[in-house]
Amino acid sequence: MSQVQSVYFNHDAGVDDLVSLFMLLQMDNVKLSGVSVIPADGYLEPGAAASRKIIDRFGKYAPEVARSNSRGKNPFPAAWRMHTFYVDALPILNESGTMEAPLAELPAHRHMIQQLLQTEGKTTLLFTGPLTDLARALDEAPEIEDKIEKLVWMGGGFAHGNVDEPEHDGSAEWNVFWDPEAAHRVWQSNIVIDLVALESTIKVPLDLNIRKRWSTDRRYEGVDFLGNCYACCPPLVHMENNSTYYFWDVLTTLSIGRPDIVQKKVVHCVVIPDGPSQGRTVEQADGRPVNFVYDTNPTAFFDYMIELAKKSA
Ligand code: AGV
Ligand code: CA
Repeated sequence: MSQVQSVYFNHDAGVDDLVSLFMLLQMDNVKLSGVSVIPADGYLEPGAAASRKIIDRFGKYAPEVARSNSRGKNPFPAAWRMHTFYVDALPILNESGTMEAPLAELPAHRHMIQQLLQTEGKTTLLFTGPLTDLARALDEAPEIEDKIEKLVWMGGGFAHGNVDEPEHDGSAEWNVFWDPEAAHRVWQSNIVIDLVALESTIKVPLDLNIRKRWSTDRRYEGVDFLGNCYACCPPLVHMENNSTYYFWDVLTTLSIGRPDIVQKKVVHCVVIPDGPSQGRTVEQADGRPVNFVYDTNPTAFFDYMIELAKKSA
């Protein structure tokens, strides 16, 4: 049995962010020391509410939920951000009509500083949205670096990006693009970074096979919840387009519970902070080292996802 690790989770209220929270609450080898929500690829109030309801419904303990007051440089499309309202409204999360999980007073970056300093030993940071709150926390309290085991981040990509916006060349991944300066700031730190980039997430698209598996096992409340959450995202059928959904954040999250489902190698890289390639991650000999997660085993990933969802019953 692996040891229990303290994890602080900062997410941006997309479907796969909220499903990631559900997954973390089922892992025996993870203890969440806090959760925070940043309104990047989602909205703040329904994001915090959905997080608290997921904790109430599926958690055996109740980490505090903090709200971020950070703002990005390049906003996400509203059509994607609307997903937060959908998950928050799912009947399974609203049966009790109450929210018990505590809401933190502090804004996300200060809440994270407080939890890092208060938690015994080192904490793993899991970020499945932009790095704005971490960049601000490092500026305000550089001493937290010693309390961070590592940062596991869904961000970046060396072969290609996923931004399709005017005035951009398409080379960046969205979590970097939302706030390129924040990623650039974190790159200047000495924190160990596991970078779950598009090279691995592209191996785990939302497709009709996984939908079928969820439907087959929908008698498990947690598996039915997965199917319902992803019902607002179009599946990959013939070819990728700008709306195609991957299990970006869930892969990142499950790599904490089961490191064997991904493959990593050290690469040296930089983040481009501005201009038409802003948010692009580029391999460069004198760049900082990151553990680049470049591959995954999709079968092991999907099996583990369903195994965790079944545990919640
Ligand atoms: O770039 C991937 C990040 C992940 O953290 N997000 C979605 C995941 O939560 C942005 C994103 C890229 N393409 C998207 C995204 C799409 N088609 N729909 C919604 N969000
Ligand atoms: Ca996200």
